[in-house]
Amino acid sequence: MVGRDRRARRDRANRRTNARRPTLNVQRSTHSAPIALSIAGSDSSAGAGIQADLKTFAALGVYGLTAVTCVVAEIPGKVSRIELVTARMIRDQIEVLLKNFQVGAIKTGLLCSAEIVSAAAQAIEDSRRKFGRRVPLVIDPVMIATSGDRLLEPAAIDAYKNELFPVATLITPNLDEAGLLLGTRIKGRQQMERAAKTLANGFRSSILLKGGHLQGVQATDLLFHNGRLTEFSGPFVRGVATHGTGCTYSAAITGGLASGLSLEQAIKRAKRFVTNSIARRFRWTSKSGDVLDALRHSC
Ligand code: PXL
Repeated sequence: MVGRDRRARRDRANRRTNARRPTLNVQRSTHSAPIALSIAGSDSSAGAGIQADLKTFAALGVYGLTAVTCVVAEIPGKVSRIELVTARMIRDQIEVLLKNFQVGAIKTGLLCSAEIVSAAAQAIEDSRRKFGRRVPLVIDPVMIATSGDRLLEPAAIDAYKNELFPVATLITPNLDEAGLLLGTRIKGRQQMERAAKTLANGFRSSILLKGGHLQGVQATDLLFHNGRLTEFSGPFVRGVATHGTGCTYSAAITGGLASGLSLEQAIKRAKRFVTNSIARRFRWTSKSGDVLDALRHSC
């Protein structure tokens, strides 16, 4: 009887103390989120690059980490200057993040030079070896900006082929990038199918070939994965400058993989995300009177 009274008193005291105490343990679980890492460049106008990736991750409930590869001074449609981060600094950013965070998926965006492509590939491979875990890797092989400005030095294409593609889960070229990788021009649906298969077999990775540049009524992309072609279509949104669409698409896929979606589910949701982000775009007039569009990164 005495023991029971004492226990009841102790329980009441504990409840009072716990009510005053910040509930750290409870908060840790409700405040966690899937984590994705973007290895990419900074776009000063924030529609593409790591800025687009972070906005996309946030909209999808994913915590985004970044390893910055270069800084681009630009507005949509005009790149003024690109400055590269050192390969050592890029490796260090990736290493410290993969060592300490439970990263669920990684994407690469603008890598600029052969040296940076190698640095990213090495850091990812080193961490796979050290921690024995193969984190899914999405590669957006950014080569040319929507404005037509060249963003990747030509020598870097071989580094992609020899070092980064071999560790990829998914590569997401648009028609121009696939054309540069294959040394050909891709103009129609049949050529798209052939190109997706050739790239997938050549680089032993799944390929998402983005057909938006064909500009039909639908923007249609082809996934070649596990020996099968799957089509992903959304309405082609006309009259909007689409700076950052590729970054946003690959970031949304990466966010999906980090959240545990299958590749097909992640692409399906990402396609919807990009279509909505274009359709709901922001629009301003620049000081010189030009139209300035930016994606509204939202579900
Ligand atoms: O949209 C391609 C792209 C990717 N990454 C960065 C960019 C651009 C286009 O300008 O600046 C940093």
